[in-house]
Amino acid sequence: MRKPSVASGALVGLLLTVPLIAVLYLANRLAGLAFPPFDAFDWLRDKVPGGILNTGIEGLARTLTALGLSLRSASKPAEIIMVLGMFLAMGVIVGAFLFAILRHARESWKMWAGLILGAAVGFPLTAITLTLHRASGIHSLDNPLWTLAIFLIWGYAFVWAYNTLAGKLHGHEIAHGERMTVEKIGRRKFLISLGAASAAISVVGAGLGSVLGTRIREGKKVPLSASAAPTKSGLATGESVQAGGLFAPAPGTRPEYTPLEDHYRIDINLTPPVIDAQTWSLPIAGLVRNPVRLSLSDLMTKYESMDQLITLSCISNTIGGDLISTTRWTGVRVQKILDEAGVKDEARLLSLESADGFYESVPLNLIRQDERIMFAYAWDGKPLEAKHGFPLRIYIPDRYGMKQPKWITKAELVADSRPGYWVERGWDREAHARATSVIDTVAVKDVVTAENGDRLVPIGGIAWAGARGVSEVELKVDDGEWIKAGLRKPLSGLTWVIWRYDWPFRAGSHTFYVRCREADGAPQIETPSGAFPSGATGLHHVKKKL
Ligand SMILES: Nc1nc2c(c(=O)[nH]1)N[C@H]1C(S)=C(S)[C@@H](COP(=O)(O)O)O[C@H]1N2
Ligand SMILES: [Mo]
Repeated sequence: MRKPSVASGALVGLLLTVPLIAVLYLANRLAGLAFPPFDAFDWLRDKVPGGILNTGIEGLARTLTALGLSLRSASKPAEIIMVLGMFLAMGVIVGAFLFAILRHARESWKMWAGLILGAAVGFPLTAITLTLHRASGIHSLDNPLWTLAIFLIWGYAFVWAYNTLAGKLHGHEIAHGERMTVEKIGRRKFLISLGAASAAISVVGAGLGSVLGTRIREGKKVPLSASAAPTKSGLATGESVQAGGLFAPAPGTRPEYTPLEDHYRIDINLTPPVIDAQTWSLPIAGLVRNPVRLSLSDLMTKYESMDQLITLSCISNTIGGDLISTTRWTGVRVQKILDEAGVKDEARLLSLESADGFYESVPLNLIRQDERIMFAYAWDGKPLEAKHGFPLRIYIPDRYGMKQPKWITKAELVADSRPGYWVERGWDREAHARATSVIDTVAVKDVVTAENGDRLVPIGGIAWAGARGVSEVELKVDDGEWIKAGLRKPLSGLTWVIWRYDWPFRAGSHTFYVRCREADGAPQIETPSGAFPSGATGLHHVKKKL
């Protein structure tokens, strides 16, 4: 009798693990149960030394850039594909390994071998889901029971597949010479049926899961204060650059106000934590005279709301990169809330914890000095989307995103605190936003004719210097002089500014460079450096053949 091979074990591993992923995903979407592949990744990520994590992230970013993909849209999917790929590889290895054992195992032991291997994978994953979900306040036993059960079933399914395959080898009463071919056909048929069942379960699970997933929380309008008039530049096109800062951006310049669906997103988790607005509340704890707990409706109704147009950038943004966006944030002044809680004298920091295990702290001195620091519950006039931090995130002007937690679950006043999540992993303590300027477009197809008959190519883009403001943008073509560009009035003191320069057309290949100055005249740093650890520096340039 020929026993099923180790290779067929690997194949069965694949065929059993794909539907396992689909079923786990469906349960995650339907019942909010843990999705262990992601949990394992999230858990591991926090255990891995910062250097390795940074190298991994950088490697991924480089690969995507080399493939010509945008980091904004491709990095999360790429991470997810990588993690699922690793999980599948685990399934394939388990299958091969288990079949190798089963080939030598006694009949009565086979079932146990499958269950033990299922448990060997399921137990650690169960433990991980337990620790992770306890952190975000879910105390039920559903997750561990579900995780363990599904992995035991998965482990047992290998044994069933093995036995069925083995059965196909000797179950037929056929003439001796034909046996092998019939066996092969039988095995192939079984594997094809298993593949079909696997595909069917996977498609149904993934399809249903994603359909149900989109039903989550459609944006309801948030009442906004009167100052929150809709943001529109309201500028007529065709106005000239000289018109006192009110000119049309060069065609091809990014939108001044980022459509919400295009806002970049960066977070440590593969999928955003899902927080129930009904049960969520924010404790203001620690060194306060009146500890309070604020519900989302407390935050939205008991305090005066404020709106700010804000450009947010990730410290990982490369020169000219797309991890920078602008939208309108609505929330409440953090200082107001702290006043009410009555901060004790010994307190120095506001320490924040997030549902995804992220943490940071903000010096109280900074909060006292800066009225713009806010707890934000809405973006673009709608409650924060899950991926952008629902229900609450903080805004701190002039810092990169890594200092500004989303999904805040706890605010505690403390005398001292560990450094923030990314600071602990080697990134800049303060993470002050660095001045940056970008060429979005050299609009060769939109040449304008000047009064003197010159043909001018509109060139434009953005410049941003955190909350410090941009006073000047200059453009250089090849090794010519630096020339001043026109600046639009920014949407607010916290947003990027759109610049434009209409350049007299010259045929040939050219390199265009841009640089800016902050409001106080300080120049943008021209020396190139990568994003780690303090944010990228250097000049953006674009080569163009005209
Ligand atoms: N809880 C939590 N907050 C977080 C992060 C995170 O991973 N978890 N990422 C930070 C980083 S690095 C950035 S750049 C911004 C991005 O915010 P956005 O994804 O809403 O654009 O969120 C910050 N706040
Ligand atoms: Mo970031």
